Amino acid sequence: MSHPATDLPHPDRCVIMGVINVTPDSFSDGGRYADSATAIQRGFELAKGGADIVDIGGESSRPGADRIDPAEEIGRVLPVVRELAAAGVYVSIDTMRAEVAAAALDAGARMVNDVSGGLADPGMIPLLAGSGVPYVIMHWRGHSATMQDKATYQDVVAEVCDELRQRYETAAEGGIAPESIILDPGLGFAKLPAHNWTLLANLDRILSLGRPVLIGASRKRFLGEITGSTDGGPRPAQEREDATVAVSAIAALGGAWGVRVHEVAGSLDAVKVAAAVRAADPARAAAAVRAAAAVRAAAAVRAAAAVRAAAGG
Ligand code: PMM
Repeated sequence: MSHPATDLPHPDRCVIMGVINVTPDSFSDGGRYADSATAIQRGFELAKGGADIVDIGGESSRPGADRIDPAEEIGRVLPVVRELAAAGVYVSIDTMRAEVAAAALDAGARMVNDVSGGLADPGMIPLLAGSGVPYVIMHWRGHSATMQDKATYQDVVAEVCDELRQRYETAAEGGIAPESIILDPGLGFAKLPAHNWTLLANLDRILSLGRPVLIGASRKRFLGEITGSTDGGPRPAQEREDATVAVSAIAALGGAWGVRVHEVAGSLDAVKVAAAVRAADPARAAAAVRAAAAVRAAAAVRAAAAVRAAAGG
């Protein structure tokens, strides 16, 4: 099967995906962008600040959250997707529902970020099959209400890699072009803090699955726990920005394709610093040149095959 070329941002540094939760109850920006006008304004701010992608979600995925109606999810995200996409912002839709993804793609979204990696809705993979739309497959073990009961692992890195590989193969067998797929270990989703740290420490093993890797650590509780507050409890979500920037630097230095963050400025500086360090490493620079040449060669082969197929040969 031939696929349209994948429309994936590839700046010469780690990609910044800026987050907007158009929800009243997300842990990270709890209700700040619940109405469309404020969310749209925030989207422009993120893009102007340097976000390569703006990720828009209408359903909270915080631990313990209940699900909402698909119609309500669509009503929350659609005006925001439409307005930002029309203005040329690269929009990703954060949803595990095919119905919501379809509406958002119609309204101009260019990427689907599915925290369930295709597990929550059997319609998602058929929707995207053959489309060339970039698809983020996150590691997931169940809905928010119960996910923390599933945070049990013998070897978290091996199990997350294995489960991601299975999701990736299912998506590819379902007709999604492998080059459209981005993998994400799903920090905080069915993970205890130690699991998140172990996954970050073993980014190279996730990268060895052979696809771009997205890391979403921004403002998550494990960052609040490691930094702590003066009263001895975890630091509140709004005060986890410095720790988030530190993870962005570490992820980018380790070769992550992208980081998903609520604030752009600090993480953008962090990934630029990481890119400079990576570029100054001659072995890594040579590997990057080889990888870029391989990508160009693969694209040329695919283009030639598409021309042959169109010519009926
Ligand atoms: N985390 C959240 C929501 N969507 N998507 C991806 N790909 N990776 C993540 O880690 C991720 C996500 C939860 O955080 P939020 O409530 O701040 O958006």
